[in-house]
Amino acid sequence: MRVFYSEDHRLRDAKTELHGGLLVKPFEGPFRAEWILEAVRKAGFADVVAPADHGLATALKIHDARYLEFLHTCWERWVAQGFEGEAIPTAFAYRRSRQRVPNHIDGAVGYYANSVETSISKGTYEAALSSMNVALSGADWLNAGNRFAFSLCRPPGHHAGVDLFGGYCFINNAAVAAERLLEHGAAKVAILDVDFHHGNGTQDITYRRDDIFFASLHGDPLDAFPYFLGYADETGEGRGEGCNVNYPMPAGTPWHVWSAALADALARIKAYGAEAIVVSLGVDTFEEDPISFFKLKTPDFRRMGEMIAASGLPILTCMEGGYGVPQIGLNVANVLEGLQA
Ligand code: SP5
Ligand code: ZN
Repeated sequence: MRVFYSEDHRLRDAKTELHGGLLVKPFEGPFRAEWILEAVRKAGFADVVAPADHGLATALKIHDARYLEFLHTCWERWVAQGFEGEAIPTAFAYRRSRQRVPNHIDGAVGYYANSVETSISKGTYEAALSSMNVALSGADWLNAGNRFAFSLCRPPGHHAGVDLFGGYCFINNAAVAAERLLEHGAAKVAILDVDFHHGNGTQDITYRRDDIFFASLHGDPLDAFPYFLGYADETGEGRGEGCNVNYPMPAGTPWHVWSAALADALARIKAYGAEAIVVSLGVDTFEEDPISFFKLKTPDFRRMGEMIAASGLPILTCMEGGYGVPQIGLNVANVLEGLQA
């Protein structure tokens, strides 16, 4: 398994996250990728490669062009306004309001935000682009005929929608990578999202499409972020009807329950006829994760990898969430070992 990793992830190093009414040190920081890389290397995955620059052509098939331009210029516009903290919006495009992009940067940030714990900070766009390139390089490794790649993406991507950022995400790495597999000739691919949080951005992007099947296992949105999407009755729309499946689960969910949902998701992906799987891998399902409420244990992550590999399909694993404790590294390494077992 080749590992793709860019040191440019460090350019995303926000000072503030809005949490419980306070601006705290973000849960999503550079130390995460460092813990994961160290554990993955220690587990014997020595083939670690920097990504190629892929430009924006594939990203523009997933994201709105004005949104990408907003991400590109947000920080300089925010600073030019004289604001001293990181970019966090104060007003939003809400129910029955107009859906227009304001000229003022404070309004533009509100327009493009789906949640506001995530501040936009200096270097965020550059890091998000490097993370996308890590995912695209993994997709090209599969396109070259290899069965497995691990894209150590940071910042994560699955909460980023067509024209929305939030949940620590800016560019939807997994969706851009899936698009790359389709560009190379795959007719149908699946995105399997095992992060604790619903992949609302990925669902936003794929909901009306029949060439990407989306399955997500996550904390019930009635009780967990992102709250407003991820319910079981969201099955896709138009051409995409039947190509979306959500598995919301309650607090305390252990492996034996979680893995039954995974088995069902894999059966659905097989019935759909996917030619490859992009795994949105969050290890925030771990029992010690500070912001989540599932009860997976370290050995369970190896079983997770084994179950996914039993699909027989080529698998690109893109890093999403997983917080707080250094064991996130071992949990990721266990998934990769399970995949190759
Ligand atoms: C990629 C990813 O995992 N993003 C997650 C973003 C979650 N942001 C909001 C976190 C709010 C957590 N509140 C739970 C408090 C539990 N004590
Ligand atoms: Zn998550």
